[in-house]
Amino acid sequence: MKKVSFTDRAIRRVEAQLHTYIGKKSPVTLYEPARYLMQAGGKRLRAGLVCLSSALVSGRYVKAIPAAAAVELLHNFSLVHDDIMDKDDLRRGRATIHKKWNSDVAILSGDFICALAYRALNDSPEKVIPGLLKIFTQGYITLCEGQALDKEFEQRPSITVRDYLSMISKKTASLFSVAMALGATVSGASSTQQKSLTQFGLHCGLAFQIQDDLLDIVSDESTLGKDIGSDLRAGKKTYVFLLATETKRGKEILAEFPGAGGNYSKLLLDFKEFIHAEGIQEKTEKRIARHMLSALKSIRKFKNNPAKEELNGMIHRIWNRKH
Ligand code: GRG
Repeated sequence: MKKVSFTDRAIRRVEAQLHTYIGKKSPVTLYEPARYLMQAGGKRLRAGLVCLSSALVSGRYVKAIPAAAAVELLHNFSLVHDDIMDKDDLRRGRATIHKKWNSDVAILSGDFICALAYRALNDSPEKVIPGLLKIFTQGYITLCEGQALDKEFEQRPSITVRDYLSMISKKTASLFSVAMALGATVSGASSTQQKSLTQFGLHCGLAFQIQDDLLDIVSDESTLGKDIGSDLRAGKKTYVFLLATETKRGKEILAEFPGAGGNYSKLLLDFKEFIHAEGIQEKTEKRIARHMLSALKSIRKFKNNPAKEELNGMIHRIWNRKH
């Protein structure tokens, strides 16, 4: 019989907690879209990180379950609004909420999921709520800043790798850091421990986003469960995009994307071949590896326990992910 991991057990409890928030039936146009997305099979990475961070510090994660649910809700809310903003049709292999229902339903259910996130946070042990609120709210602000920069960059011609890294550290890595910091806070971590765990989240999140950008090009729609090549069509300044624009051929292919229409699949194939041949894919993979290793390094000093083993395992799982 397969051994149930520490993380799997924690996630089961998070799922039960989430159900208490979204299980209600009416109003149908509020609860149904929320359930539709939340039960569509997200990886629950951020919730897992909250629990593992808590368990790394104290050996326990039960008190961190509401905070884990809160982070997962905030993440899901951001996906609903991001899909509206990017006009994406697919999420987790299903039609996005605005596609299946409409934008009004998607905006409101997104707001609702965000409100539930605060409700979940508030279900944490009373003593730690002020500390959690501070981290969570700052993380939410940072997330919005990252998203705003991402949209601004679509229109700006000259973005540097440094700009890009700063943007993704806000848009994506901040929530990974928040997850780690919340788990640490619930378990009463020292400030040194907090710092190491936040660093873990930052590097894991940076690697995750750079990898997400790469998967948008090299994966396929059925594996990824979302629109493929959508970053290139939207003119998003991803890591791969920025490296490609350093070459003449790369610039030429990328310039064709916005108006490609029906030829867009062929163009994506050309671009895929190009980044492989030019070593851009390899360079991107090296950057991902660098951040993954930095994440691992930041928790080296914690004493060995099952949570540490599973955090190491999680880094490798994310590293090898296909979606
Ligand atoms: C709109 C007011 C307002 C605030 C939200 C929309 C937004 C600000 C931020 C969006 C940030 C965003 C969507 C970042 C992308 C992060 C990312 C790569 C998500 C995919 O995460 P996975 O693969 O998803 O963990 P699953 O489906 O597994 O949960």
